[in-house]
Amino acid sequence: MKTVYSPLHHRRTAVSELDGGVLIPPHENPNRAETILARVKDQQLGEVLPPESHGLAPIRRIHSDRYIEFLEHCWRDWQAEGKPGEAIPAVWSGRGMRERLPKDIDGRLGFYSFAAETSITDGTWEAARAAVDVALTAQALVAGGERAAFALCRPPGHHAAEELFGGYCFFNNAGIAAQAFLDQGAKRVAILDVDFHHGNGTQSIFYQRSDVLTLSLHGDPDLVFPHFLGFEDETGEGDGEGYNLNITYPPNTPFEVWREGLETACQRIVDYAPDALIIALGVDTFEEDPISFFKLKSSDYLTLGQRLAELGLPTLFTMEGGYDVDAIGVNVVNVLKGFEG
Ligand code: OKP
Ligand code: MG
Ligand code: ZN
Repeated sequence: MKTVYSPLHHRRTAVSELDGGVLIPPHENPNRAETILARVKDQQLGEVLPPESHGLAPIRRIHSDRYIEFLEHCWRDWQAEGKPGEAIPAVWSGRGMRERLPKDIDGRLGFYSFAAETSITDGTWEAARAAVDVALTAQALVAGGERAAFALCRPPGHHAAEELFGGYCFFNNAGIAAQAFLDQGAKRVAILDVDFHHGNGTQSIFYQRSDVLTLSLHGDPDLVFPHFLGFEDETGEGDGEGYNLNITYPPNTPFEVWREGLETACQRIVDYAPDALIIALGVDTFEEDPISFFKLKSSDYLTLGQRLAELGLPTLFTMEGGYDVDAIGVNVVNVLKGFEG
């Protein structure tokens, strides 16, 4: 299968992630994409293509104009205030307070975010836009008849909601691609999120809609990020009732247990009969992942890819998390190789 990749991901090179009360070098760093790309080439997965520019219109189908405008100018506005470090949100509208958009940059950072680990810096906007173009270019390959394509997105997207960044995500690459399928004539699209973390942004964006089925397998949010969404009783609302599936797991979940939820999700996808499938592909389910607690092994990713191929659907893979950089290339390409059989 073809891979779409942009070197513009390097523009996202934050130096700080708030973790445990200190600023650490971000887990979500450029080496991740470079290691995956090297493995794609080494294993001769297929051609590597640059993205085509799709402009802002497909992003506006998912994210609000004011949020897009905020991301574009956040770093400029932060610098104009003479702040010494990277732009990090540190204040939010707590219970009982107003949900109104303030003028001040600290206020706007809080308004448009749900977590503080993700700093905004010079180049974040360019990299996040390039990741969308990567997703949309791979989406076009699948819409054009390719069985599957791999969007090597960085930064990732599944935590980003209509007007929220956080969890290393700014634009919801998979959600924007799903909307593109629909806008090109698809009737139904399924997004299956196999990243260790709940895809809260993807869930929120489509929560009241039945034309996108969202499914996520993840660590129990009672115990891990994003903490405030992703529980199994969240099944959708209004027209979307019944079109969101969350499957949560406890610490140390091995593949044998994880795959039972995968089976449930696959059955739900078959019943839904989508025109296209998007896999939000995180490999932070790996046993050595530094910020996660599942116990998947490298060989399990081959099995995962095989199972996804059995669904027999046009499939777009969009890259999400995975922070054991030494293994990320092997694990990601194992999914894709497993898919190809
Ligand atoms: C992004 B993606 C670790 C805290 C984790 C952020 C996790 C973001 C994950 N000390 N906070 O879903 O892989
Ligand atoms: Mg997930
Ligand atoms: Zn994750």
